[in-house]
Amino acid sequence: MHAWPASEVPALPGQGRDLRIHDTATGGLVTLQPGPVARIYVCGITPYDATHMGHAATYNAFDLVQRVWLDTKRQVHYVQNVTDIDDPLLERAQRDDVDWVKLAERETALFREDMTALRMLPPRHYIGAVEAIPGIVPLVERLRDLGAAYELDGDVYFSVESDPHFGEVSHLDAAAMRLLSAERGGDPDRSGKKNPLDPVLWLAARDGEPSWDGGSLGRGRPGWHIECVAIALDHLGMGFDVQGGGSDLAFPHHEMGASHAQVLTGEFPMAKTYVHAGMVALDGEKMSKSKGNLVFVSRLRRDGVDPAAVRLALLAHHYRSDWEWTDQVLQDAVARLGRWRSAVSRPDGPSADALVEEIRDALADDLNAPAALAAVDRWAALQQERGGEDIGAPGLVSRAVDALLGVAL
Ligand code: 5CA
Ligand code: ZN
Repeated sequence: MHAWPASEVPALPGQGRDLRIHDTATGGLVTLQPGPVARIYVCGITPYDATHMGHAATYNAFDLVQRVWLDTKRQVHYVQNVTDIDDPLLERAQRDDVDWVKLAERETALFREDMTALRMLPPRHYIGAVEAIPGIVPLVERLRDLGAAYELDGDVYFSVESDPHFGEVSHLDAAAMRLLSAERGGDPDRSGKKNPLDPVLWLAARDGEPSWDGGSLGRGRPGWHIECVAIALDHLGMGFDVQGGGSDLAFPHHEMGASHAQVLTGEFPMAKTYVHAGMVALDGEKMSKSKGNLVFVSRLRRDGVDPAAVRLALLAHHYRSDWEWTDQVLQDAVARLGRWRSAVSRPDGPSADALVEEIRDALADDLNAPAALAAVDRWAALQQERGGEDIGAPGLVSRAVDALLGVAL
């Protein structure tokens, strides 16, 4: 699949910082030390509905990770998937009486537009589940040959007990795992499984559902976790720097993916760091396509909201906190954008050298975007109150805000 166009990232004077970030697997802060090419996999959308503010907030967090790395003069090898075949997509297509392929294409196209408008850096490889099937089948066959997978009425399941490291991403107890598995696409109550938590690797063809050639597995379609493993291993290999997504992906998705990969390769871990963003809510409940309590990026754009204001609204919340989208959040962001634009529109201003360092320090400290915004606010207030003689300052602020926060002033 093609991704979306990249917005330019201006180079800044001085030296960027190494990123210290919260790792779910170790439960604490770690300083990432990628090589000259940092490798990151961010779980992509299931394209059955438009991009809402929750998705946008999660992609914003991982966009910041990359901007911090780029500021250290590293290259970034970024991979993202599109879950363009899975139960929720088929269910929505049936509900709305639309072709599932058309639905996925339409929503993926809209996602690309939203990401472009929000200045999110595009992945180098943007891969759909369907196009990954030829790579998924041999992995499932291999897991079966290793004795880590078993068949149940034609479906193939992964045995979580085959991975000695199972549980080391999310650190949940068995009861919590079982609950979340049922909530998030698993089938713990299906009888005949070795362990209720075992996730499906390959689902045998069902009447009326699309299916693909699965070699010795028979016709069918892939499970969700093996999709991301196949794509990540193919394009990044084991031991990549970060796997990212919202906190609802820690279990089962990232836990299962890690286990699949570790059993397949005999190496540990799949990702050096597991990073999770908090959940955005609306009216007190997690924004989710299945609940339908959504504010869409595309809807705001259609209503004439500046995407830079949407981005500032996301940045105003720490990526790890759960927060609530309200009209006030957007109004505050629109007001802030106005103040910043006015401050950089003058030919000169207070020196901004210290401000660039403050933004760097804030982001390097577990992506503290709210602190970065507060630093820019202080500079803008100074500009408003007293101005300054530094001819290069407004331009430097614009470049820093663009390069590090993805906001075009
Ligand atoms: N296709 C899979 C990942 S392989 C998937 O979870 N798709 S999704 O469309 O449901 O979600 C895409 C990303 O948005 C995931 O990282 C998910 O954790 C995140 N996300 C979904 N809802 C919210 C929310 N309310 N707040 C924050 N992030 C969210
Ligand atoms: Zn994924």
